[in-house]
Amino acid sequence: METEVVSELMEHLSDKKLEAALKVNTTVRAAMGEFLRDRGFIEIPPVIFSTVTDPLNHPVYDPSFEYEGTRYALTKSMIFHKQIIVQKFPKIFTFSPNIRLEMPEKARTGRHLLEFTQLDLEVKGATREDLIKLGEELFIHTLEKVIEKHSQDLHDLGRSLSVPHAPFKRYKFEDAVKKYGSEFETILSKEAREPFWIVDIPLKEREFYDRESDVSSGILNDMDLIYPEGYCEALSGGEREFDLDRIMERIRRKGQTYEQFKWFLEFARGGLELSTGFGIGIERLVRYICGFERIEDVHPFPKVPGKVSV
Ligand code: ASN
Repeated sequence: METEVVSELMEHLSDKKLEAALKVNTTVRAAMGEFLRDRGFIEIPPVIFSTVTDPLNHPVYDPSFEYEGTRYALTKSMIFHKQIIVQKFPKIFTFSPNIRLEMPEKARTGRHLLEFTQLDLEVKGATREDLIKLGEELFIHTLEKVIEKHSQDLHDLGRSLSVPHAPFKRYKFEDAVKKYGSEFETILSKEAREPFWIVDIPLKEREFYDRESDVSSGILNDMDLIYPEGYCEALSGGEREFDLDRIMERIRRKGQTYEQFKWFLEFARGGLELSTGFGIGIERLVRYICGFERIEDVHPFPKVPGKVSV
């Protein structure tokens, strides 16, 4: 078993596809960092474990450990840390490693890894509209840099890519469900030639921390960016709930406990202001750019759901 896993890894590490993906990955990170630094963002170091992490809106195994009498979880996303630090530093980003121990059947999607990195950013006082614009500019800038630097690598991979045009098309979540059914994201992604947004996501589809619209009850001021050509979700984000009573009400309606989020609630009690942010998965972006079927091809040490990994 060990020998098999190791020889598979050795073969993977010598794969030309991986080499191209790692070169693209290097440019993607540099381009994104440069774009954000030029706009006054500061980079914060990632949080690997914490007393509080993202509850997510789908089931995963929950790794945690005790240290000196306190229980810590491995980071599923830095959502709460972003919301806390952005109160002091109004434009922040981080390349955040996340651990999400997904169920083995997620391996089928070709876009889930148990360990991945997202570029996670947050802006104080900004609205969803501001962040949609920022997301489009960031995406376009990154693709321009990759195409400029890696036209030969993309050609060798047989990948033809073009820079999309802003503003990207938008679909409201509920309109898309009515027209295409529950698999709307996959259907629309396969049909599309350019990335597009899904906006106005219903409350039950998302975690408690995103802000409910003041005009449409039960609808969140959220957005997802979806890749074309069937690559599905690229980015996910939204305006954050900052009102303590509304936060507590949302936790209660999710059937979650205040105990679980007591550290975050302590900060919220001190007063939070509106912020908006998003996270974009780096491995998924590199997979899309390279045109790979499977996400494990972009990572030197991929952790595929349900598989033994080195
Ligand atoms: N990073 C996402 C956001 O900013 C949250 C997540 O990864 N679950 O909304």
